[in-house]
Amino acid sequence: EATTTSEEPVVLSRTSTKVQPPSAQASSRSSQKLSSQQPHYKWDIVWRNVLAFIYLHVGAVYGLYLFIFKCYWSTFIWTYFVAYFASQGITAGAHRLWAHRSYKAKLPLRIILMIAQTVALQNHLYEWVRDHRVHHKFTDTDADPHNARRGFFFSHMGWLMVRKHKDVMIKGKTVDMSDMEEDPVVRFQRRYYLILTPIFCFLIPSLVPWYFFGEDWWTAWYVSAIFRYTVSLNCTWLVNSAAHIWGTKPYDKTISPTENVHVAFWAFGEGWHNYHHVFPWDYKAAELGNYALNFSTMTVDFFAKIGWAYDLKTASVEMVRKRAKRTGDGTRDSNEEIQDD
Ligand code: ST9
Ligand code: ZN
Ligand code: ZN
Repeated sequence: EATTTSEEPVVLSRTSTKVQPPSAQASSRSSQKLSSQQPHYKWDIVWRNVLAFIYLHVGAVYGLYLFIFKCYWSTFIWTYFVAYFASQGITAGAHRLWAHRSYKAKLPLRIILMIAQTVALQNHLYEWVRDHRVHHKFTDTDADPHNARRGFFFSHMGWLMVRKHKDVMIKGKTVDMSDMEEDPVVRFQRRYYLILTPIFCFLIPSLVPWYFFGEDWWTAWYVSAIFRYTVSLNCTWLVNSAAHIWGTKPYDKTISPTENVHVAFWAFGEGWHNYHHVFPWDYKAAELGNYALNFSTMTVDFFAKIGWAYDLKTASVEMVRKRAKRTGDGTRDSNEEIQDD
């Protein structure tokens, strides 16, 4: 049963390239270049978002300077802690729990992860999960909100600065969201998102260093709020851009997602993206349970130990080996011994 689910997104992403003639499809697949034969796209720019991202990135450069040369050690450590907490709201929460249901979580854990996901400010859970499920179902097509065929910039952050392609809305309606509609934690966050976001993403992160450590407010704002938020956003976006362009494809060579160790490092374990697109229901989002390059697996394992996370789903070595042999690019074999342990 599990295998069938895992193959679905892959099959869909392949068939949905049918806008191209079969010959073009074959050649673009074999050269594995995504940006060839670009159709013409209308960029309906949302200037409010463009201005917000300019402010965030200019502010983040200044924040980086303060982070390295000026802020207190306590602010430095606090900022890292906030970034880490927020990242788990995205990886262990929005991604592995809610979007893919790769494990189940009791109410207290769902509340913690919802708060952490609010600190990350990447849209409320319902919207995040809807876009992400649509991304998996229609990978690399116009219905994919951050379609990697439209280039690095679009899949990284450009997609958040323009109106969505109509296919995202039309085909997106085919994705089942009933589980999200039923979750009271998700409903609460969606309802109060505009109040929760400024408090959890900006005010608490910057008020703590000011109030408790005596940091000046200006430094606290640019380091713990603006710099931390902007870096976290870029780390997340790398999964949609870099990990759909550069890296190996040990599990399925016909799709764009790749295994990218650099992204895995910066995105707390979410760079094993070729594996993830083939086995999206695996709570590790990777074949290896290696904590060093997958802190998010450590988080889920920790909560499983205390009983707050349960029904963790993972693919067997045999299942992975078979799939890699059938559709992979051959790069998995060299790691076979390590991965078999
Ligand atoms: C952000 C999100 O950064 C990042 C997500 C990354 C995901 C990565 C995943 C990889 C794995 C995890 C990695 C973790 C790594 C962690 C590391 C941490 C260190 N399906 O959107 P609207 C319909 S957000 C079905 O307004 P526009 C729907 O009816 C950053 N239907 O479209 C909707 O109405 P409603 C902060 C859909 O007008 C209606 O269309 N946020 C779908 O074209 C209108 O939707 C921002 O910067 C769908 N998928 O506007 C920008 N989508 O919602 C926030 C839409 O009422 N967004 N519909 O049901 C916006 O401003 C706008 O959405 C827009 C498009 C301008 C981008
Ligand atoms: Zn992807
Ligand atoms: Zn995913």
